[in-house]
Amino acid sequence: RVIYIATSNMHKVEEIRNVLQGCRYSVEPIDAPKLEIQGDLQKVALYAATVAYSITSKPVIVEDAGLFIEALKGFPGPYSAYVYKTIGIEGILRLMRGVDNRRAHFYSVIALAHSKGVTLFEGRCDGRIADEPRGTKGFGFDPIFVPEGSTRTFAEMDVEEKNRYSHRARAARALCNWLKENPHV
Ligand code: ITT
Ligand code: NA
Repeated sequence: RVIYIATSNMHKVEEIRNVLQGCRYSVEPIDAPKLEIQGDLQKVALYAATVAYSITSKPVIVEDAGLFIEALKGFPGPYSAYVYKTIGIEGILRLMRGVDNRRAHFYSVIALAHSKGVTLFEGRCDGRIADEPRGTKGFGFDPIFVPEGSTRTFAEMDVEEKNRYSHRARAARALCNWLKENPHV
């Protein structure tokens, strides 16, 4: 079986594909981009999935994710993609200079649009902001995020290892379980 995904981010495809192969679904990117509105992760994913389904008429997912830094009151949160493109990793490390509380979490919302509506799956990964970037794998803020239970950043991990911790893999595993129980959507 196939699940379509609307995204501009091939790393997301790879990470979600790696989880869904465990429940024997393949993940295929579609040409239609993820159409973005402003709002919290749930609202963004729900809207984008609804638009994507109007194009595919087949089960399609959209994922919206963000990094929430405790000492920055949850910044960049829903603005993560924009903040990454503008101030980037260096900008975040500058804001965190001299800050002792390095606690942060990633959050992922996967919206699955199907014939009976839209279903949301969520995942969270707690961790810390590193003092300096490490690693070259992955994308976005991976070089400065160390998940709880590891000393390595996400950018020092291959996909399998990142998926043992990540927000996205947790949301994707919830999607997997749902698909097993709802195979005919
Ligand atoms: P889409 O086309 O799917 O929207 P995107 O990369 O723009 O791809 P988001 O809109 O969900 O994705 O933006 C989330 C941003 O948060 C992303 O650009 C990264 O900077 C950051 N982010 C989210 N998940 C991450 C992860 O697993 N590792 C590192 N950074 C992550
Ligand atoms: Na985006």
